Amino acid sequence: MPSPDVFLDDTIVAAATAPGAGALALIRLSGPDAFPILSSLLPSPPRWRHGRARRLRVEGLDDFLVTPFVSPRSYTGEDTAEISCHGNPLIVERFLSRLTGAGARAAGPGEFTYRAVRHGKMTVTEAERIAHRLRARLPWELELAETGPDAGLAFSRLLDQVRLARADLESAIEFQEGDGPDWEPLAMEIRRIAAQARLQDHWARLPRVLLLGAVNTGKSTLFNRIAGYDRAIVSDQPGTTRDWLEAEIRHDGLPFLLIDSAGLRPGADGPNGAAEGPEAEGIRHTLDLARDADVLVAFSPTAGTEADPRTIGVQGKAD
Ligand SMILES: Nc1nc2c(ncn2[C@@H]2O[C@H](COP(=O)(O)OP(=O)(O)OP(=O)(O)O)[C@@H](O)[C@H]2O)c(=O)[nH]1
Ligand SMILES: [Mg+2]
Repeated sequence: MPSPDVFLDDTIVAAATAPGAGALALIRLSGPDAFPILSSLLPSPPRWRHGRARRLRVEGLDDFLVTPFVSPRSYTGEDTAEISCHGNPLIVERFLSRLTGAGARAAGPGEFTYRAVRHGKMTVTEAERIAHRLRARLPWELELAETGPDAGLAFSRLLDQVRLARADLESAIEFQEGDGPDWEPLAMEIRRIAAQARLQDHWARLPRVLLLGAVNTGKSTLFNRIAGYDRAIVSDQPGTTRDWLEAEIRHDGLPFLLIDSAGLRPGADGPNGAAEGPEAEGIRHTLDLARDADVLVAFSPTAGTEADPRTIGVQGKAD
């Protein structure tokens, strides 16, 4: 079997900070050629010493601060440099292309952590927890990152079962004896892990709060008021909103997704006055969104929502 380690032989580079302007940006370079690549940008190659930061001046670009981490005392276990500069995406992009021009490869998503696992710097469970910590948007998600299910343990159990099944299969083929492996426990374990992953994905998404109701009841007006700016078109023409709109709102430190939807019209699903074209499409989206939402802010009267436990009824145009 070809070794997957082909991806561990080269030197990878990527910005560690989010794209966009900021006071500072951080770039990470990791692999056997990390220091030779940096040296090639300097007039005379320095001696890279663990933790001894150095200034790297690149004409016409910026002053960079390079902190070397010598293998194995780094995040990935390889020779690594953490390079900070001013947080201008243009500087970051141009410096990244200097590094790739000098022999580094643009890292894929999660590749630094993949290397850390492969070099024994962390377990799969720890890597998984880092991913949770990076994605967490709610306080309890941060807690889950500390105490959540042990993915490493689940995978090593699965691997044990695969090995057993393989041994059974081999002996069934080779000695023509036994019925071969019992696949059911293995299939059950895979289903259990998949279900757990789906559940985690579900909880990791932002709660969805849908403004739902008849046309011209003031949904978009409320949406704009909560969003804090005129995101949605408001007019006295029924059916103004056709596409749904969303805004990420933070209230008391808790984020949620507020969604404005195309208004419903009495009779839109009946033979007389049935919705057609874009209106019908908009209503179809609204009904899909309603199925998926965590909270329905229903502008009364909105048939079918009264008994739904997700509903908060509101009266539009109450003045
Ligand atoms: N008097 C009064 N008028 C309102 C209120 N809220 C909205 N309106 C007006 O009602 C009309 C419709 O408001 P929208 O916010 O566009 O209503 P909508 O529910 O999004 O309508 P559709 O997109 O057609 O479904 C506009 O002329 C608003 O200015 C309110 O609380 N009081
Ligand atoms: Mg609207």
